[in-house]
Amino acid sequence: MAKKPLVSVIMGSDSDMPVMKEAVEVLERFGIPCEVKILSAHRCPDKTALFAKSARKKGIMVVIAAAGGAPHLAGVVAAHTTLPVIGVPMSSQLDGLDSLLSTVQMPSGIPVATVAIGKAGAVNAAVLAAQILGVTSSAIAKKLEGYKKELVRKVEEKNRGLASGKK
Ligand code: RP5
Repeated sequence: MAKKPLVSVIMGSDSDMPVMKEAVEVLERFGIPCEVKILSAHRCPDKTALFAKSARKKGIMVVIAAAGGAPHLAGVVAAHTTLPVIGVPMSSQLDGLDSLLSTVQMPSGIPVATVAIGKAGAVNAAVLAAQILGVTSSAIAKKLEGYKKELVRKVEEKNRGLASGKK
């Protein structure tokens, strides 16, 4: 039987999926079960509010919300839940600057932990979700340690490549 999801990865449109699959892949790598949904603060506001209000009861511990343009998805979800919400600004007609500002500039009392625009943000949202879960899960914390070691190894590999004149 599939494990119950601990993280919800939600996004404003299927056009966000090519970027947000990066987040799903990182969560899978950490063995964190997740669900993926398209929800929109603008196009289906009632469904989005219902999702946010019921997420905790369903066992969700972190919500990753991605949207672009004039995104209110992460903020609206944060308004309806006490779960941590991580916002990922998607690139847009304005290179994602509009998405970034709309996601990050929340009023006091309703935080959205906003990460970088696009792919780096998608990856970091998943790593941050793992770090939040890793506070109480030693298994996830251990995987995070391995991940950090891998980042170090990759830099070393790049340096070896430079030294051998490959690049
Ligand atoms: C936002 O508008 C979505 O999150 C997406 O980033 C953007 C464009 O959506 P589509 O017009 O491709 O559905 O709501």
